[in-house]
Amino acid sequence: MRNSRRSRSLLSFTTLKLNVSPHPPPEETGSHPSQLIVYEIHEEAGDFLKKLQGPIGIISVAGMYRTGKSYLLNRMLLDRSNGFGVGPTINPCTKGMWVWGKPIQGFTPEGDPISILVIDTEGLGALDEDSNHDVRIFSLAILLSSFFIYNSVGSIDENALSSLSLIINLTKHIHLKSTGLTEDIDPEEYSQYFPTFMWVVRDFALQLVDSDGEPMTSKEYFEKALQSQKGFSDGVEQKNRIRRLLKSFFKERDCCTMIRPLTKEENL
Ligand SMILES: Nc1nc2c(ncn2[C@@H]2O[C@H](COP(=O)(O)OP(=O)(O)OP(=O)(O)O)[C@@H](O)[C@H]2O)c(=O)[nH]1
Ligand SMILES: [Mg+2]
Repeated sequence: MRNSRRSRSLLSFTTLKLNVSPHPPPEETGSHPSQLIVYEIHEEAGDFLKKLQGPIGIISVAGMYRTGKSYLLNRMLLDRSNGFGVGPTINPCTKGMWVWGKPIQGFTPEGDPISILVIDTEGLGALDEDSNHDVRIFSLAILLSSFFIYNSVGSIDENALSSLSLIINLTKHIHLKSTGLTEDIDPEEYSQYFPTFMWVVRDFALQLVDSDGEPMTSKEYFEKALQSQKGFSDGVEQKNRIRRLLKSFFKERDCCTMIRPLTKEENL
């Protein structure tokens, strides 16, 4: 585990692991013991969290593996080059969820100071994990966050949206206490518990203009991509379902496009 070794040497600036390795379920629990996965906070991270005072906000990032998520947090939020573990190979780097060991200072919309925790998550779609694991990481990150960054590379096309298909299974992993069962819940009900959603598109090299050549904002670009597709086939219905759920779950949403930070491969 690259990250746990790094954390030893980084002391108070360490990344602390919110240990999300599934525990074997206790024998006596529930009627579906095989489905019970317990996630546990690493002791070191627990101690850090207990010491926090005052209101906190949480920013987390999630998205497909090997797409520069950890790099983004280091450069944009922590303002340093060696924070969360960044890996140059094809192999997944971040495992589980990690919280930066020092809150950054932020402000509420009312201008009150607030401590902001920065959480990095394991990339989705890695070959060594199954989709259930992915959707759990994704769900946990959403539930923990007040501001959720979804990171992807290239553009917001059908592929990028379909990589969000795990959002369809999100509600299966989130039970609203007031109502118990999830099946009959209107997705709108979830939105009150869900964070602001920011789609960050990396290596974006296109011009943001509409079909008349007029400039558009990245938010307008995102909203355009969320418009329903015409047609009645199962494929179209699946595509539109992702769009509908995104719009219902995340009332506050925005998009930010970023160019490739460096042109020389070896400097990345
Ligand atoms: N092309 C490109 N590469 C980037 C960008 N940002 C970071 N990288 C490089 O992409 C590689 C992976 O970066 P990471 O930050 O480890 O990616 P990650 O998404 O956290 O990866 P996992 O933790 O394995 O999911 C590193 O070599 C980075 O230097 C970017 O904006 N564009
Ligand atoms: Mg990472």
